[in-house]
Amino acid sequence: MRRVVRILGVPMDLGQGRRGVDMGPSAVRYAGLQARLEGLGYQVEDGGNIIVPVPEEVRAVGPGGMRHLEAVAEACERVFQAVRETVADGRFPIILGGDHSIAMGTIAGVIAAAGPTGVLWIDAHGDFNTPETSPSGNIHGMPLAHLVGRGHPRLIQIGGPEPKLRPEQIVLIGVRSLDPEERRAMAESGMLVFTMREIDELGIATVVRQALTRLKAWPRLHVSLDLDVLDPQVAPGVGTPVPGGLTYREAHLMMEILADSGRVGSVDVVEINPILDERNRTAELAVELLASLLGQQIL
Ligand code: HAR
Ligand code: MN
Ligand code: MN
Ligand code: MN
Repeated sequence: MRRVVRILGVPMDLGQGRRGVDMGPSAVRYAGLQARLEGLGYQVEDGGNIIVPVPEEVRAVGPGGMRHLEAVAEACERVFQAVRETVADGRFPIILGGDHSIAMGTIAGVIAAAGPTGVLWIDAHGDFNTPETSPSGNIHGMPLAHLVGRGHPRLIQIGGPEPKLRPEQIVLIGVRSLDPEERRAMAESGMLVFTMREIDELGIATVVRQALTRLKAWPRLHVSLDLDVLDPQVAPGVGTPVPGGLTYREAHLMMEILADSGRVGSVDVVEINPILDERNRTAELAVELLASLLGQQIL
């Protein structure tokens, strides 16, 4: 499906402990996202950045030790509105983070405008902590839990009171770092999880095809791409790198197969930290992966 793309930046680093991922939207724009997509034949609009406060101006710790709870919730509500409007306008949203807490807004916005949507959560981490199980209080380790209705009501209720997702409509790919209680909750959740072990054993093509089959009841899919799913050797500029991740080609092949499905209607690109990057190569990789997701082919 040929579509108009709208880029939205969310310079959010309130959901984690380290500065830098707020610069992700600038880094990806600087890496040439718009020109790259125009080269593929898309019309591309840039909707600018959502307003997010800097950590220095907001209260650090909220209830239960959650870092910047109210500010994260308010920013996610603005993300929700902008994404809902983008989808309602018939645009394909590309949301540039920022830390992964923004997905509570993006996914709520997509669903509010487009209805039920399957989610591919592509990440080294599970992001399935609740305030009770989180070892850090960092909300970027909690968005998926809140999207299924587990955790703090302030975050569960972003974009409306009811849970946004059921476990059966979520597939995780690339997981290799879980906290002990997060792991237990994930195993019991009913979500389909492809860890790095399954990718090693089955190959990424089989994994992605099984994911698409699992989500066959949802003709529309949202991809939430955390760049830390890649191996730190290819994507060094991320907030929380974990060894043993996807290779350059595995990540591309995943995007190419998803593009072939014709079902992807929106995407988040999160956790790029330009301060930790090497000459913007992680942002450049993000642009290349987005091009593959939007249909670029080798031949
Ligand atoms: N599991 C850890 C925590 O909850 C760290 C996870 C968050 N890191 C991310 N998210 N980049 O994918 O604090
Ligand atoms: Mn509009
Ligand atoms: Mn994540
Ligand atoms: Mn991650």
